Amino acid sequence: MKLSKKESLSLYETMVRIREFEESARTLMLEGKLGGFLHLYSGEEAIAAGVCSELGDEDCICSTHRGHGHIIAKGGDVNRMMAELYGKDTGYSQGKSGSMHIADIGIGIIGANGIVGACIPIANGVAFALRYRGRDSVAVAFFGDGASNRGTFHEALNLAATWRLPTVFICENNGFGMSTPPARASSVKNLSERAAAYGIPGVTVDGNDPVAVKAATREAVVRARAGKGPSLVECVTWRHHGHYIGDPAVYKDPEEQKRWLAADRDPILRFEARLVGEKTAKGAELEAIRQRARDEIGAAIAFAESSPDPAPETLTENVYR
Ligand SMILES: Cc1ncc(C[n+]2csc(CCOP(=O)(O)OP(=O)(O)O)c2C)c(N)n1
Repeated sequence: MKLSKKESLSLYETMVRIREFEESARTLMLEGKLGGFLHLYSGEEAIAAGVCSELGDEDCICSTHRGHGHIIAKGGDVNRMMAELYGKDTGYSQGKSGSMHIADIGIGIIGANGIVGACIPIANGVAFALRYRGRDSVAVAFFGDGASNRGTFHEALNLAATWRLPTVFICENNGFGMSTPPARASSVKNLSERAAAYGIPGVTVDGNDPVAVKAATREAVVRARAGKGPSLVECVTWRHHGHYIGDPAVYKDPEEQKRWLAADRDPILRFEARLVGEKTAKGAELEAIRQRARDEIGAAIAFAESSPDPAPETLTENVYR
């Protein structure tokens, strides 16, 4: 896939913004400034960047407990997301949901979801609604390798295939479902092989290469828009940190961890080298993008810290009780 300079830099910028958000959130949580649980997306940025670069405003995404990257890549507001992590009134859910329930329906972010595998059939519902309304938009379900062992995955693929729904299933195989590697939880070599059971295309790509992810997504999206039904794209990646902040990840092989974080494998460092090597961009241009991301996330933190707490009398508003 041949990309313009603008497209390449846009992929890079999305990845850098996600990494900056995640690493800042990690620091803030370790400093005791954030509550709740945080499942970081560091290391997986190429997937959200590649997939969402193929989506328009009308297309929808359904996300997971590890959703910050998806939300940033789909155009979510980092100020409101950071404020939500701080539990502030200006957050996406007035500080009542925290990290795992961020939604922005107006721009197709149907919602993050703390229930593993739950977003997969929800994406089918969205896809059905889009088609019912006569749109040629698609619904994307992001989910992990662990989620692909749940019944919701299999039922959703079967239904989407049978009804030819415009759903794009993006499996983020980051090496672990909590502490369990996929090889200990499933008998197929590539999780994409499961697509064959439902008569739909399935492909496995390098999930640390935003261009490979973008190309595979384009194929799936074109097919879905044309009414030809769903596809399964497995993106192989590696989560840099533990399952959540606080998990020491003792189950990771330190050598393997080192290999995945190296400059030839980390999605951002590798793409940087490629952009410079192919003379698409100069190092200084990339540094300017990184600085912009640092400024943006710094401003989001300042916004969150200077925002008011929700008023005590609103405690039971907009929540199930
Ligand atoms: C239905 C359900 N079962 C168990 C959990 C607890 N849980 C939270 S995340 C997780 C692992 C998910 O692994 P995977 O789908 O591979 O996503 P990843 O965390 O690797 O991104 C589990 C078991 C849950 N939240 N929901």
